[in-house]
Amino acid sequence: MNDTNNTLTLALSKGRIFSETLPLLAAAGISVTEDPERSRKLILPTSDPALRIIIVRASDVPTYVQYGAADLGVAGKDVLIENGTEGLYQPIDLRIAKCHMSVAVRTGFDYENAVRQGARLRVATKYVRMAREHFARKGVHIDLIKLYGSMELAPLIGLSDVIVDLVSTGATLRANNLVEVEHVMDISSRLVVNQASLKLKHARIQPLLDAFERAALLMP
Ligand code: PRT
Ligand code: MG
Repeated sequence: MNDTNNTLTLALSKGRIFSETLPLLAAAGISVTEDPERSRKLILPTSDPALRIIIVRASDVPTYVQYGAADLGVAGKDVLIENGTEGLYQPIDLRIAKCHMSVAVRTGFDYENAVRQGARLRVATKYVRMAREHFARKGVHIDLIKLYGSMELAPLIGLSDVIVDLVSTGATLRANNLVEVEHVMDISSRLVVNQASLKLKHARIQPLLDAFERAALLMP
């Protein structure tokens, strides 16, 4: 437990999750004056003296919440699927940071044909779990190549036949002459809560959950 008192710690990553969580906090009457893009602080106070924000890597959010170092966190469904959700209560789809997981190939690569022929596909991705499950469902044999970023480069340079990556506007795919050939699943961010915190700090957490839930319903 991060605290025996009533202070709550919320783990966020900077960038889209931070900026898209701000309106949800505002709906709960909470404002954040410090901007993590400018400040180097990793612990940010809020207008609520009993709520602080910690800034961590997007893929580290579940870990902080699992261990109770943070009581709550906001994480993409992609991150939750890849990291697992043991010890996490996942109460709300916040409907922010929306995108989808997709399979993409170099323009001109005949994906349908490769699949029909039963070819073994080389798949580059950061999302190995989702990629493995997707191709297993399709009955396609793959060689997985784990990358940590810039997946878009892999098919261009001959490292892989396909990539599995997140797409929001599609601009990155277009800029790199890639085309989406399959929509794997829709992705948005979830509020996750440490299960022990939920019990021990219920009176503090429940009003926040209610406010977030109401605000999330208003998201497009
Ligand atoms: O960047 P870093 O390595 O620190 O971590 P991260 O990439 O996990 O964090 P961040 O902040 O980039 O993403 C946090 C969460 O936002 C992800 O876990 C997703 O759930 C969600 N999200 C929403 C996205 C996107 N949209 C998105 N477009 N995450 C990543 N992207 C990337 C995508 O990987 C691709 O490289 O943006 C590029 C494509 O964008 P478009 O608009 O050109 O299609
Ligand atoms: Mg990123």
